[in-house]
Amino acid sequence: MVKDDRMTAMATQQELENLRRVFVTMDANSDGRISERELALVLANLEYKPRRGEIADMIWEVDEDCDGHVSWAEFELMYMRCKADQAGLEPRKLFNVVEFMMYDKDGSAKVSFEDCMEILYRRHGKEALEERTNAFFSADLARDNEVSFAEFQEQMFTMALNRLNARQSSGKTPRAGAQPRRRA
Ligand SMILES: [Ca+2]
Ligand SMILES: [Ca+2]
Ligand SMILES: [Ca+2]
Repeated sequence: MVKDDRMTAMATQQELENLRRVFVTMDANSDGRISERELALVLANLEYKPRRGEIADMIWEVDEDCDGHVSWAEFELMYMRCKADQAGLEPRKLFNVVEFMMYDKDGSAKVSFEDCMEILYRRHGKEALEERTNAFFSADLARDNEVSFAEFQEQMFTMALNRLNARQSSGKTPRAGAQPRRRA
């Protein structure tokens, strides 16, 4: 399978189905939108303890129609934006949760080799599979062959820092005053 760079920024049908699976999981009462309460349950399941106001923040960052909930349209838009975002300026709190849940196919709150193999194969192709798998499991600091959400977040944070450093050393610093996208 030849990897097409133009395709990596876009979601394939399978990726969309996986995204939909995560949305349906998060929407515990199946009313088509994710509430603060539902997101709190998801985070508790991932053993993540949000700071005061953090859950409201995660929703507010992507809540285009300001109804205090995340609809499927808002969820999908958030995912596409973050995938396409090279500069790292999009808010990524909810995205990181969603990415983790997409990897965690069996919903065990830990990502095993079996969980992430298919998604890494689809995204990076056969040739890069071993390298990408090793890179993914470099997050496994506890060495239990599973990646927890805390480990995953730590890795996302390091990657964001690396991107920033790479940009600075290449001289391509963001314009002065560039801030992550937030509504006033
Ligand atoms: Ca709901
Ligand atoms: Ca909304
Ligand atoms: Ca799992």
